[in-house]
Amino acid sequence: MRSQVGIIGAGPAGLFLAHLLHRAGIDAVILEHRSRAEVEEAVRAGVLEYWVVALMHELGLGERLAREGHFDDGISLQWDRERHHVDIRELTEGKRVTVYPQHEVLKDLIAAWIAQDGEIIFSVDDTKIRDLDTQHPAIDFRRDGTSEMQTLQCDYVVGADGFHGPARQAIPASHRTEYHKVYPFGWLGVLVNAPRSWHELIYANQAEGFALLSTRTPQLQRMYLQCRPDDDVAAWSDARIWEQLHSRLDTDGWTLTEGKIVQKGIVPLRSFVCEPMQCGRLFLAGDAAHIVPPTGAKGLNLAVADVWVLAHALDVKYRHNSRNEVDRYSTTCLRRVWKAERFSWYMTTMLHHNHAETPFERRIHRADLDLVRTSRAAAASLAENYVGLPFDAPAAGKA
Ligand code: RFL
Ligand code: PHB
Repeated sequence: MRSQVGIIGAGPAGLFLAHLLHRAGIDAVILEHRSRAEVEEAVRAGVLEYWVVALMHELGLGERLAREGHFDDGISLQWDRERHHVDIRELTEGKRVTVYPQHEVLKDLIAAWIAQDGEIIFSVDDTKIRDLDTQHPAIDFRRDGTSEMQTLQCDYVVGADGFHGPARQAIPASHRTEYHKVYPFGWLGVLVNAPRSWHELIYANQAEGFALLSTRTPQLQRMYLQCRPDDDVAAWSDARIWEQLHSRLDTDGWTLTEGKIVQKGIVPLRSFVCEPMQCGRLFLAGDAAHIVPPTGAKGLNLAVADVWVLAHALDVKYRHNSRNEVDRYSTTCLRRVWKAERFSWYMTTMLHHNHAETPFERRIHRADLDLVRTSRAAAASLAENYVGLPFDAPAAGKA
């Protein structure tokens, strides 16, 4: 098999890249370890930045999103049992927060890719990247249920294979630097059959810990509770979950609407960046290169930002035979990545209860929250980061 670009992973990074390359007339093949059903059912992110929504429309993929997405004017921040509306739309000249679940985005992207005869192979195993330092890199893989290895020959390999995928390890350890931060808490996420309790997302910081109220559909709500990173879902009975959700989210005169809990899961919170995001003819994109704690709702959006830069760079390479943009890929992406890392760290430390922090640090976070309530500049900064920072043109002459 041969294609100009070989993509490992059919998450947001891999699928958006395939569509962007197709639009530029560049062919790509996607290799995905999971089955189509597994990819389309995994419950993950919820919030899309304004430009990701615009991009889906540009790619002709926005029809269901326009019908089924939730377009909120802002978010609520809550502490000391008081709720404060951050009017993102007003603070960002009309940009809005869109809640449209990641797996619905993936369903739309996969259906459109297959409808246009795009090549995607699900359930592959034993993916191995080789010959990265040559003009002809290749990906070896095995199709589901077969013992025979196959090879995808390509000009460029893209590791869009998530945090646990093999692509990052294909960059020799001596060529990369990894930055890690592990937080002393995780999130227990639940899906609840219930109507929406509040018209926008609520991020709450209470003495018992953080809680987030989000949504999926008019009848299905997504809620998160701060828990221990090594917590066991079995320790969270439905009764305990409701008791904690009420205690962290209810205010005087307002109570959360309960319903049947239909799914529970725990994720640890971490920040991670791998520098550089490229080596020879391999490019890392999305979670393969960086992780943010979900408090800033940035992970999916950052994955799409990477491949937007990469698709443009490859377009310039194929169209004008200029390597400038391709060579700058990592530098260009990392500027946005570190700003998203900063914002996600800020939201996480401000909104969680951290036993390891001193009373001084807790008061600083409280001041940070109060600043958003009382200073338009602070609220505008939060709003701009949340809804999506503008794209930054690479500084001329800098590699
Ligand atoms: P993904 O989605 O992990 O996709 C990688 C794909 O690669 C496949 N793969 C392989 N394929 C072939 N061969 C191999 N050897 C392979 N190894 C792995 C995997 O099966 C998978 O299909 O990475 P990508 O594309 O970089 O996308 C990243 C996003 O999924 C992630 O950042 C977000 O989900 C993070 N996130 C959020 N991001 C937001 O922008 N807004 C949010 O509101 C938001 N909320 C969240 C989140 C992540 C969460 N969890 C579960 C960590 C909420 C949560 C709870
Ligand atoms: C979600 O709906 O899953 C969600 C929303 C906002 C976040 C994280 C997750 O910050």
